[in-house]
Amino acid sequence: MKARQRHLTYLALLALALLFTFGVSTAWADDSGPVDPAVAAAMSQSNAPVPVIVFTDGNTDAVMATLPSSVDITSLPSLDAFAADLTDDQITALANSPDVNAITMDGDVQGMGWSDTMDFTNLAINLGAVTSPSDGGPAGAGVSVAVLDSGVSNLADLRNPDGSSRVVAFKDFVKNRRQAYDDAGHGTFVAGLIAGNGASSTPLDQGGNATMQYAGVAPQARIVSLKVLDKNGNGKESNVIRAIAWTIQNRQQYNIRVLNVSLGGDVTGPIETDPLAMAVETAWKAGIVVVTSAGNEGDFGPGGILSPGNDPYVITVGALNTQQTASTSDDAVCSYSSIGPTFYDEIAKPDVVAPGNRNISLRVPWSYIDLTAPQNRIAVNSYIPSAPSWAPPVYFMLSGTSTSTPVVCGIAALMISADPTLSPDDVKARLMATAHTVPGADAAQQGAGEVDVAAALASIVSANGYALSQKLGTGTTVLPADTYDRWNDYKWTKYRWTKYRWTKYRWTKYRWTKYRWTKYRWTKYRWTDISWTRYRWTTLIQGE
Ligand SMILES: [Ca+2]
Repeated sequence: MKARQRHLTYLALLALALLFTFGVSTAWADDSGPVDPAVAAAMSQSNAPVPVIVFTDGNTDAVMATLPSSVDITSLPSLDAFAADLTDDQITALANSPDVNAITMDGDVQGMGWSDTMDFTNLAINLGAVTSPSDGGPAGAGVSVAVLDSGVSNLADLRNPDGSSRVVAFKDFVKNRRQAYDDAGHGTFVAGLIAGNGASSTPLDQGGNATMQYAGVAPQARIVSLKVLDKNGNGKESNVIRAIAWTIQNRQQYNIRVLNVSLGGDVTGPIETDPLAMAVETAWKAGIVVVTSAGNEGDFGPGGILSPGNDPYVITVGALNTQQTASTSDDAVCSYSSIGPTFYDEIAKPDVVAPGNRNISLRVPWSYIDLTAPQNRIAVNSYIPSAPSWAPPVYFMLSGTSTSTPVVCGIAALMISADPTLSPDDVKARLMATAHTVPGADAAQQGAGEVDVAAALASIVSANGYALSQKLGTGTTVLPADTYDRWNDYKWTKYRWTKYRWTKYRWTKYRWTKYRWTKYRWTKYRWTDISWTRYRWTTLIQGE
């Protein structure tokens, strides 16, 4: 009964969120009538016409007909509303109409276009210079991105305008459930950065009333969700490897061209001994762009790249701080972003950096991270000024390289939707060739630099064979020999697992990639479901 009640509560809130998304404004008006206080203030300050949005009960045409024909009216049919500059008398008359639900200010968002309402993450990667999807620009249509994570919640921003879900497949390696879910809330956040369409924060020029739109990079891409992490962000490596095998096997059915791996573990030996590296290489050779997190071990210094980010084939992404400004001139590599080269193989990593500090994406109500970090919920009235303070938050904020990785996955989806013939190596070569150097950071921190989606889409670079990240040495050529001992001490003092407490974690700097060391220790593997030596990767790739 309890579970059922909670479920119903959730549905009720979800329904509320959906109604809100589509701009139903009946409940917004308070006891002072339909005129928003900001409108009343503007009316009292001068006699000039006030730019307002008038929300109706559905009889929009009838309400508009009461205004003089000289008034320039912009109809907003999706909202049962219209926008106009109205005199005090006209506003007062409308406020007394039984058909008018609310009159709100229209000043701040009028005329805002595609890039004007873009959040700092999308501005930093130069998405504003790309033709908008509504004008025929690339949006990742037809491309599926597989997300190895904690699952996905089927939220409004992951649906098509007709209501159908863009989560085209869900496979649960943790609990074997059939219905898509995300009890942690992390996988949905990742999916939103890749393919969220910002439906819950639609700006005025698209028929909504938000001042800022929180959309993913590839808003028409599809998501294939592979749940390998549990509610607390832990997962068995055997399940991660099974999920990668599933991705390879099903890549043609769903057109999976990109794989997001926002998790990582300890590097305990050379690449050849790392089963996760073997798995991601196999996916890469099968034609899937694998994008993975560098890790959040920047404070350790060189050598802090995690597995499978240590693999030379894949694209390893570090985190960039946009400083929450539109300009990229102040962008800096995050202090916590793992620094290369890799242990044992001394591969030059990360390959690129992308925004990974205070990124905003989808919130899963009552998920683990939502309940643990309620302060990271984004208030709806921070981007829809006319929304009430109690509107259920749709978006959430997280930081770390697990949030910069999906940004690059979104770019890869755009590149492939624009040119389906691109190989994973072409995508990697173009991303790296067009990245901008971040001032104040060396190559071991930023790789080729900050990604630029417009430049990557325009690039004609093609890879000659595998675009392997450069091998710099043989284990101690670059890294001092004592780095390895230092790492063992570092990870022990930092991750004393039995004493680990979530409550002490600083959620504003949430670092998802940290929590998996014990599961990735090669020496500690217990293969309950799969035997590495018996697994035949070559059978998963046609022609190899
Ligand atoms: Ca900036």
